[in-house]
Amino acid sequence: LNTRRELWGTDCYGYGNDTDAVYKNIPFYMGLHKNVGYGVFFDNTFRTFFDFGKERKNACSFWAQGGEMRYYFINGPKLMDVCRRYTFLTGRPELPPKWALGYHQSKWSYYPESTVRNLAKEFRNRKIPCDVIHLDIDYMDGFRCFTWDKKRFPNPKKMVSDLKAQGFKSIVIIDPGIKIDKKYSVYNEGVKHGYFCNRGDGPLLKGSVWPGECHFPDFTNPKVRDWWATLYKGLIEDGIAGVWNDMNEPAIFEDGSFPFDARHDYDGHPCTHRKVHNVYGSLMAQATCEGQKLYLDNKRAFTITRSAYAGVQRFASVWTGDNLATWEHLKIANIQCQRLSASGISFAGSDVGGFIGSPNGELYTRWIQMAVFHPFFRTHSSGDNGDKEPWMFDEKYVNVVRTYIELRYQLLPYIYSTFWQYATDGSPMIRSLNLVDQSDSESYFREEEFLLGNNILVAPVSAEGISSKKVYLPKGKWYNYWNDELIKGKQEIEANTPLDQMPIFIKAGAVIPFQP
Ligand code: MIG
Repeated sequence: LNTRRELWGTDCYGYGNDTDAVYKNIPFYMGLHKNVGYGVFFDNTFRTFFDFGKERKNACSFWAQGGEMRYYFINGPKLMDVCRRYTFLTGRPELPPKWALGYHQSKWSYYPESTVRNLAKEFRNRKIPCDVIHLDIDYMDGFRCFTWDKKRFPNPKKMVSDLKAQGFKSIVIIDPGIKIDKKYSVYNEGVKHGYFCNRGDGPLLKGSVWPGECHFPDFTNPKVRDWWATLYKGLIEDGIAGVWNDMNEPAIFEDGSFPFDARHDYDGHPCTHRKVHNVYGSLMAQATCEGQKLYLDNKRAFTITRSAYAGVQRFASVWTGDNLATWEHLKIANIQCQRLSASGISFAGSDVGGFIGSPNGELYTRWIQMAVFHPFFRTHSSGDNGDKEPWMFDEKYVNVVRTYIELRYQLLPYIYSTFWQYATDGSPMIRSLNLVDQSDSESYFREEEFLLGNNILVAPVSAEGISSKKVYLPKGKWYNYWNDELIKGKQEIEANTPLDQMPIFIKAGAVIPFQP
């Protein structure tokens, strides 16, 4: 209440609780009126505002800087049904490859090849489960998308296949900016066929990002999406199993983003950047997803994107961008993943431990514990303050981290089934308590507890050095995972939180499949 929110995709490095706008643009909200749950989806890609009691007390309003006043009112009356119908409208995901639900390790950046090989070896030597290694921008030749730096990675195909033999999938990052370089084939093709965005006054739009001066594909043009898809051929032939799309707000260093009057095709309905900005990232992710499918030989694609518009769940998972290694940000990540999940995007996660700065062992351990229950589970860091692999902390932390990553794998059948349910009927995987029992007014004010699927409730530990924490259990009966105590719901209890215990509760009567 008393807030106004703006949707205008922004590269909000080091954002905080009050940052507005952020990376993603999902013009959807839910409400309760006399216990009847409803949702409003504002189907408009222009810069959009939602005002909840800020402009006028007791009034909610929303508007955009262009386009039609086209919105969908979804009558629950159950909030869970609002979520499901919202995805009926905007789309549901395909099942991801199972490995994508495992643990991912990332850093900006792991290079050269020997560093990547050592990383893989360390995971296996230390018996910490891990399925995926992410390569950030430094694998590329001068940040040219779809190339490899041959000094750092002389034989990528061999490296990727050796990693595969050890049970690792490799993911690479791809940004939208294409380096202006007459010796670079992607640049030449793009210019020749008119695939890049133009400025309002005619010439090709230029902007500086990592490679220096770049042009930017117009992903609103179906021909450009088809072309972009084919660019993944080489990487997939090198054995790459998934793609990470970054900087697609779109972000430009000096000006923030494209000028408002930049030109776009918009599927044959030419328009300016005002109409495209918020959907640019989703369309890039769509082309990226389709590209993998062209060459993956019927294997499932995996894409992760930073910017997104409503419906992105059909093509990609998301992460919450450049957060901080603080306790505050552990809480923010918790809330973000709940809200994304209610907004059609269950396949979400945060940079575990925080992207900017260095967590201490306790913060990292607590963050891992929470992220075990987030569908996308990846440690990532800016690398500015040293490394952030699970073994960078004292042994007592490493042991707890290992146990929790193991728990993630034990729970995979449950998590995968929960994903199947999401893919099938749009049920959010992560559920705030108000989705579980909207008639319980206590649930409106609880932000930390959440359910993963139907039967597991967790309460992430979000403060340092605490030995217990208050947890609210919704209606029904719950088993304390740690001591099998049966507890009646609709009450607040005190749960113990020694370092190796995050409060976990299992709904009475549930069957939870475990695997080794
Ligand atoms: O300007 O690729 O959010 O995850 O490591 C920074 C480098 C660009 C921002 C992403 C982050 C990634 C970083 N990128």
